Amino acid sequence: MVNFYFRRFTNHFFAAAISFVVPVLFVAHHLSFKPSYHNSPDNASAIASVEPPVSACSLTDATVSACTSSMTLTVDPGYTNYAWSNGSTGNSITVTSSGTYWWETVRYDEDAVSNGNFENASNHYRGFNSSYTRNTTSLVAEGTYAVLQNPHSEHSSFATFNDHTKNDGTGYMMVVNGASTANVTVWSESISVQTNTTYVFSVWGASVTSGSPGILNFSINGVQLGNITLTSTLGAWQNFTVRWSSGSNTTATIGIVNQNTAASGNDFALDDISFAPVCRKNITANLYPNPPKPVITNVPL
Ligand SMILES: [Ca+2]
Ligand SMILES: [Ca+2]
Repeated sequence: MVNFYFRRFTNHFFAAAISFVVPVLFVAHHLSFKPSYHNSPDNASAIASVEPPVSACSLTDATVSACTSSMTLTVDPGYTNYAWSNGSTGNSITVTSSGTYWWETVRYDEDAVSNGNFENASNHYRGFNSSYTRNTTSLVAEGTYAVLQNPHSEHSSFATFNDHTKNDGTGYMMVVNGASTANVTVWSESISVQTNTTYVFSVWGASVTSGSPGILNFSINGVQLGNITLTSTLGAWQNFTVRWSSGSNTTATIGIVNQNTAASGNDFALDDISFAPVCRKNITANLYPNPPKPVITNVPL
């Protein structure tokens, strides 16, 4: 009888040991996850520099199991731009119950906008369309634009400030004297997109005059994404970010219009327009806080 219980104990012990060790080894092997995001679009170059380009959403889902009451999940190595399902932007999260958790990253290294930062060395006007009138010598007239390093350089009433990309006086931005008619396309670009993929559209804007700030409106394929009303603070770059899912679309035509039609004031700059796919990694965590314990019964010999 003692032998029977000893064997039963031994079997339970090894079963418990295996169910603990195997998942721990599995976790050790697979749980090297290091994903508002940890960093902003400003860090796109940092991402590109630490990992080779891969196709969108190449992350593989994972399942981790362990005999434990809490588990730490970490973002895959090499990612610097990420957010967790609970809103955390930390490198790891600690979970105390079984479930599916995820982190996601915006692949700014796969930004689909051509010349969205206006830094194309051979042609700062490359890639986008505008229904405004390009004027490379003067922005005094309403409804005109130019790509400049300093808004003041083409209009004596426009402020002097740096672009958003470089912020050192050498970068370029699109400078616009707002049109006095509604719904004129300031900036537009048609982009090839992958189906059933989520993208993040992001743009930065700033007032170049303090009067009657611009009201920027964004759309994709004619569907409204929202607005931002710029502040009157000169050169104060403001960000607009929105998610968009492609569904069956293979093209996204992004449009930016200014809903303010005031002639006086209503002048602004745009920079760092990006449209990047989102990649998500689901992690199914199985926590077994109460592994089976051997049952030892006091049986008289
Ligand atoms: Ca720029
Ligand atoms: Ca104006």
